[in-house]
Amino acid sequence: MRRTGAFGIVVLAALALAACTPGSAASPRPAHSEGTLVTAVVPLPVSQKTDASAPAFSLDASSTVRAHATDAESTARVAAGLLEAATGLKPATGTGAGGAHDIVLTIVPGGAAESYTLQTGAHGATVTGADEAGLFYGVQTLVQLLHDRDGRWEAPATDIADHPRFAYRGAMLDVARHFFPVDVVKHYIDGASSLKLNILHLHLSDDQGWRIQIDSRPKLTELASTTSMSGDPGGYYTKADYAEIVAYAASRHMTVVPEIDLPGHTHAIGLAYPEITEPPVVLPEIVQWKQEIPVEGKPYTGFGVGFSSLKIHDAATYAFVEDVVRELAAMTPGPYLHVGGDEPHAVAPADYAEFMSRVTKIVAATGKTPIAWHEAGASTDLARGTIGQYWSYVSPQADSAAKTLEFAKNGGTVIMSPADVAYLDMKYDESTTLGLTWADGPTSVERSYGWEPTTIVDGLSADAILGVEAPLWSETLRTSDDIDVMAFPRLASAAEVAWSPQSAPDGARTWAGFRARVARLGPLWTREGIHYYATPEIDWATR
Ligand code: TNX
Repeated sequence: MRRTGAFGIVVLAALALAACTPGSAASPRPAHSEGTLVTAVVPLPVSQKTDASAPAFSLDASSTVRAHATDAESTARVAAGLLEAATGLKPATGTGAGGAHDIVLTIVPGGAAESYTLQTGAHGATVTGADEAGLFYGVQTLVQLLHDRDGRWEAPATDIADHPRFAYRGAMLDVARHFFPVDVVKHYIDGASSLKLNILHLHLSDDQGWRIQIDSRPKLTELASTTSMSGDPGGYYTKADYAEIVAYAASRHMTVVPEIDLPGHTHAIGLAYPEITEPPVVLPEIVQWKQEIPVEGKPYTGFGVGFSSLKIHDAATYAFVEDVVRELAAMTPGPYLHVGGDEPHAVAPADYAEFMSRVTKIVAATGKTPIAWHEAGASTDLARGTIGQYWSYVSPQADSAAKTLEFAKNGGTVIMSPADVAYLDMKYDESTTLGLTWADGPTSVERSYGWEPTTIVDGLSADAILGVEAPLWSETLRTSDDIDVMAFPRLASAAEVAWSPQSAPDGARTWAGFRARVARLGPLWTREGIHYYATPEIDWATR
């Protein structure tokens, strides 16, 4: 059923004509009156008290970011850069007591991981983090609160105490269907981390291309990386590129989760090492939807899925997987390694279960925790603690819920990425040029906001939910602006579902509350060079 939908969208994608308008274009909507909205923060903080009658904090040419702990010094440097990108002012960094226009950063261990408090007012701005991540998030909140008040950068007098609901808050970027250079990935990290997301999942391989250097398997980069969707140019990350992405992500408190998609989605591997791949299976849907027919040994540049597989019973396959996993684990400081496992339509069920069992154990043997798409729950012998990533709908389709429960039974947790609300590659509406619609799309911003991760899979306890991730597949996306226009503002919806409490007073944690707050981010995103979609669903602020 899903496959049929996935091919269906291709036709719609090709036919849609009207353009997505990036937010940098003038908004046709009037600006919000200032009032309470100057306190707007996304994702919604746990608690926020604002005193509208008290003097505001103002950032000016004299402002200095002062680190009150050695640990805070690197955050102070990052903070100065964020404040400059948002306001054009160039705060200095230093230590010592803070003045009225300064920002003082302190780390006080003991609070919840990633938590912070922020006080702004006539005394200055004080950010206290339980750790460096918390400090960084407090600074991100301050950046959102600063607005241009008749030529001055002000934040209202406010007192915030905040911590995340879920530990895993992810954004996935598919760099396989289209390859995106390091700078584009860094730009996405900037946008995602400004919304307090802490995971960057890179989908590094698929039928259309392989994107990461593996020294023991040189033909991957020599041959399998050269292709892309629609015959567009390929590309790959050298180990140095990957290290640069990992380090940049870490400086923004994001952990990189690399994914090598196995045993399906592996046609490109066959261009390099045909001895470990099966010939493609021409599925009836590929023909029915007039998709490019995969041909063994030729690059695949179409939209079809599910036709490829590694050879499940060959020792050479596992030697390959061990090489890739070993090198990937060595270059990845984060605790997770994603092994895909989605859409295994060309693999017999028993073979698929056996493969996922073996591959998750290969990952676990490196000391990393494996993650797999929820289909892998078809195996009852996964490495203990394997994490599942749920991508069916908010109303689970077919046996997706049962497969997802298997991860919890096996001592693992689950990441929620329901395709009909969290897939950023779905069109916003019928007029959107980019994107797909197969996941019950189009997906409005309102739909992307209105879901609750703990009520989707019956019988999955809230404790078993590690977090939330919004995937961005790149079949139709070629540029950084394409990424931005699909992700913003819907990535903000996912961030709020992942970070904020399930409910809040005064309707703040509702679509109406979110809609009013996210409107304030438009001008900030424009200043930061984020080409968001100025959807008419939101009355965007103009400054
Ligand atoms: C399904 S859902 C996929 C991807 C496609 C995406 C397009 C899942 C785990 N796999 O292979 O890129 O749809 O929206």
